[in-house]
Amino acid sequence: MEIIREIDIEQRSRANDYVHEVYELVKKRNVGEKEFLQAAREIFDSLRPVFLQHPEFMHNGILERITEPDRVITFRVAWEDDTGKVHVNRGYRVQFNNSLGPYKGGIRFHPTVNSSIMKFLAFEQTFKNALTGQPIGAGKGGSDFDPKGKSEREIMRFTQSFITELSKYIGPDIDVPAGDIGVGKREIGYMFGQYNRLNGGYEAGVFTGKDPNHGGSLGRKEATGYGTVYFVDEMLKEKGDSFDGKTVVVSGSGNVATYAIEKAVQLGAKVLACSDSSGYIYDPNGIDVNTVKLLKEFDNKRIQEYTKFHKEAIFYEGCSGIWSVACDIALPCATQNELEETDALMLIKNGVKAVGEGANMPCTEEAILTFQAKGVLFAPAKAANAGGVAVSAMEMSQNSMRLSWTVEEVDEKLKTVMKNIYASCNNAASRFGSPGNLVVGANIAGFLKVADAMVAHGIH
Ligand code: NDP
Ligand code: 2IT
Repeated sequence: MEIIREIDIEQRSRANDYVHEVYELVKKRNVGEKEFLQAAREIFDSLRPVFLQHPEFMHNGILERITEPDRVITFRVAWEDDTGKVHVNRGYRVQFNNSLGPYKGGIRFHPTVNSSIMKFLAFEQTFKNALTGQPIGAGKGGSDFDPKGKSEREIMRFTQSFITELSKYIGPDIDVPAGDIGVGKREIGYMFGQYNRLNGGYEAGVFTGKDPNHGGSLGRKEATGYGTVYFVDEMLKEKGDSFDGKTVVVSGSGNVATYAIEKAVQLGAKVLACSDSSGYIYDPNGIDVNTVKLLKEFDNKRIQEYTKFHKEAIFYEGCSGIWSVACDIALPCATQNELEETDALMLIKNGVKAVGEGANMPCTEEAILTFQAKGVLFAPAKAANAGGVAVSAMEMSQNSMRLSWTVEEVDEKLKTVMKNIYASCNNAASRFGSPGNLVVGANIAGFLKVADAMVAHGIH
């Protein structure tokens, strides 16, 4: 008994030392990359018990390898505005890990894009894509280009210039980009057109998130938001609860937020508030998703204009105030680190029961710990928002087979994927000593899948 305990203590400290040493290395190698280090820290914290049960991962240097991207491509994007003036932006593609399939992940156009944000997103994508159970690796790309205030032709010229360079590095079996903040089916259409022009063919599977009339999958547009709600619903079901009759607050009013609102309402909830970067709308009668679509999906309006159509709705300036709206369920669906500890404390004070991350890393580390300490059900992004990339992988399948599934078929498959992700996160959390902790469960379940493949494929 004594000997076993000594071995146990020795192994535990070896696993802890390993995690600590690799984190120090990652910190040294990625100085100043705040978001990337934040994402890495969370994974490292979760993985300690894994190395106890799997010393072979230490032997194979998996943690050192999984935190270093396969490659980071940066490039100049020069483009001409409508007056003939030349502008230069920076383009990125981080090809993080292709152990499970072609690199896969979105493209973001937003002025805040930098190397740290690209790397954190591609790193998170590694675990997320593994959780879907589909054959996809992980990447992310984008540019610090700001689409706000640009004409449609300027956006087209910028996007064509972006893809002219990126096309050298992507392909249906190499790297398959999709949308993210500031990139929807219109931009994907321009990217697809330019890629095909450069390559002299029609390679349907090189992008996902295409218009369903031109090679896209039905249900892709809805997938991330719907998937987030399906995941939170699984989490609620475990406690004998549901969305029915609940109040919900959703931040953002873009692609993910819109379809999270739509599904939450379909499941019987009342969504009280949503936002954009200028402020938030509170509607005591419940947010009308068709108005949000009209303003945001079909037009490029500010969310403030919602009040023109709904007289009882109130607009508040500043988007972070949205977390002061009392609700049962909070779904942050805008951007990283948009929900901080003070917001978490406010939500808890107002009785929040569950939080589901539709955006990538929207809650700070402190906010997550605060929710967990107070017993709030917490669905982490890499599990909860995996529905988008899951339907992207379905789009790749449909493109390969040259056929289209119905929206009902896609939605059924999406539900199954989200149920399976919930089960594997829940199981991993229990198996590795943190029952109910879906952050730990998602990190471990995703990691195990990628790490196994990395061991099997040899050291590189
Ligand atoms: P959209 O561009 O469609 O919408 C983004 C929304 O968030 C807008 O309402 C935007 O407001 C707001 N927003 C963006 N940046 C900021 C900021 N810095 N501060 C405050 N508000 C901001 O993007 P998506 O809906 O596609 O993406 C939202 C989140 O979901 C991102 O974190 C993305 O990575 C993640 N995600 C997206 C997936 C997808 O399939 N699209 C899949 C999985 C995750 P405004 O219009 O004023 O800028
Ligand atoms: O963050 C994400 O998962 C996405 N932006 C979707 C990626 C994809 O390839 O569909």
